[in-house]
Amino acid sequence: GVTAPEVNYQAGSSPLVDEPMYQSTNPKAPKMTQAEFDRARQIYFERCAGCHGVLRKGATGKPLTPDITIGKGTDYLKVFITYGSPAGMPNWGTSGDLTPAEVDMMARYVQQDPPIPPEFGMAAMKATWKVIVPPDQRPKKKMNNYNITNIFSTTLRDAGQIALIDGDSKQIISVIKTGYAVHISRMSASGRYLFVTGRDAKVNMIDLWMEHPDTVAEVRTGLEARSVESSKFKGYEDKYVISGTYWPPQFVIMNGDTLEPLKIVSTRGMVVGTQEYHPEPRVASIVASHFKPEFIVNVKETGKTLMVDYSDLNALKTIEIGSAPFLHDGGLDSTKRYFMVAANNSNKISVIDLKDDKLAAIVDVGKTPHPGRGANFIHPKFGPVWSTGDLGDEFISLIGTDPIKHKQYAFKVVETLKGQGGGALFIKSHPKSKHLYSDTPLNPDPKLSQSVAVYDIDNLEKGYTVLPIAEWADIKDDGAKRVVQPEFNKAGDEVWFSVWSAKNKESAIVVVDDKTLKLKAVIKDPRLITPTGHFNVNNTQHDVY
Ligand code: DHE
Repeated sequence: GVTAPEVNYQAGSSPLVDEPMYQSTNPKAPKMTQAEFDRARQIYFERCAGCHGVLRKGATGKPLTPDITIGKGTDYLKVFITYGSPAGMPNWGTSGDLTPAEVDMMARYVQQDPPIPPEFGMAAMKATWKVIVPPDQRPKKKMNNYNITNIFSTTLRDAGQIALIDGDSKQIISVIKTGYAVHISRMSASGRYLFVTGRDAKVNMIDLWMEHPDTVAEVRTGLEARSVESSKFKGYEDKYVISGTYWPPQFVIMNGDTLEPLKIVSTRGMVVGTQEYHPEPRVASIVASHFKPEFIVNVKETGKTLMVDYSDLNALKTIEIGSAPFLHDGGLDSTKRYFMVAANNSNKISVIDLKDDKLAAIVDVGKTPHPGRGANFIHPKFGPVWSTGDLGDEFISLIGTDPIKHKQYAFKVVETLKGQGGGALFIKSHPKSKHLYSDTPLNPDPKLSQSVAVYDIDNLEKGYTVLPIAEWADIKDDGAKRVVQPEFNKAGDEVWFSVWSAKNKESAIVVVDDKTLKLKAVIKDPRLITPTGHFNVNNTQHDVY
């Protein structure tokens, strides 16, 4: 059968695959040779850890600790791994991904005690920390002729690089080496520094004022990560940077000039609701508040949002708001007062009030919501709304976000749009645009994964127009060609999409004219290897989406 988009999304390889790990053997578990154990551990971190967790305590996937697995036994586990389950476990055997011998090995492996990756504290971070250009040797003003507010930082996922692309000329300014399998880019409040995190938790700080923008500082904050953000409250612009890690489960606040790690906080603790201990609550999205000197840190497995007050790092105050598991991605509403975060396993959006530091609402949406940062626009009937698509179904939920002038609609799903299909990851609009764009890169049907749906905001009842983005890219190579992540330019009159092919195949960036919905430009270059996310400097700096 076809594996659900949710599972494909999470079954990616973890950088922990290469880490040495402490291993104990469980005398009650079936025998394995050291070579089998090492190979099985590698397969586990390549395919299984994303859903079942590093310590196999379970997340989207079931817990797989020896107290459970030994009771099931090797034969039962082999059937499960071979055929999968309707609950979302892929059919690793019948799909041909694992050989019968590998299935047998994995069934024995998950009955052993989980090997534990090392911790990563201050000494480890300091050992990786490099200031390449110290603050006093950096330019005092912008030294290049680029319109840096309209630069795009494009993730070149499998190359471990980002491309800086001039949004005006569509030329690649430079390709900069970053961490392994880069995940996101974020901007400092001033618009000068770009921060990029790799999955291997390497953070690069890039100075856009240099004649040739490049890395001025770097550090590793852990062994696996997905998020980075910079302080944005008045008086604290460019002062701190925060990195959130999957392993170890923690976040670190760093000096905004040099990336010197200053304060590390563990996120291990109790799960909301059950109040049972979780040893591995991964840090997902982080956003900087515009209302207070706070970072909003979303912890996946515990279902908690931490509002971390950075005004005094020695007397760190944190407000903990429990909502629902597993908190993943999200974005601000148009006033920046509310943070809307997907509790993806609960099919909910939690609304966090950044002014009053409280939970404003929990909103039921479709199956496995995945907003990216979501999209804000003015609905002709319901006023300001924020929207999300779903990985698990074809719907888009519009949620009212104005408790003052549109109180009756606030934090309710006011309208549900039908999209192209499941497997949606990102949705986008812009204050200057009359359109809402939704991608479906993880839909199993190539027609849908290679195109996007566009809605006319003033005529939502008309349904969507399909833009055949991958076709427009005119890529001769065969293969996936997933169309991913709409992102506007600064002016809000162009939308950029990645056409994400395999590492050894041609990829492209397609630019669409937002007014006419016609093709405006195709950017192709041998250096554009596996482009996925792209981040416009102005829109990222000011949280415009
Ligand atoms: Fe992402 C954002 C985690 C797979 C592209 N991704 C995020 C965020 C998290 C996250 C926690 C929010 C960061 C923030 O806002 O601070 N992503 C994960 C995973 O754990 C997961 C499921 C599997 C994995 O092993 O990484 C995963 N993500 C993917 C992909 O397969 C994508 C499509 C391609 C890629 O580059 O790996 C992908 N994720 C993105 C992008 C963003 C993102 C482009 C930023 C969206 C934005 O608009 O800010």
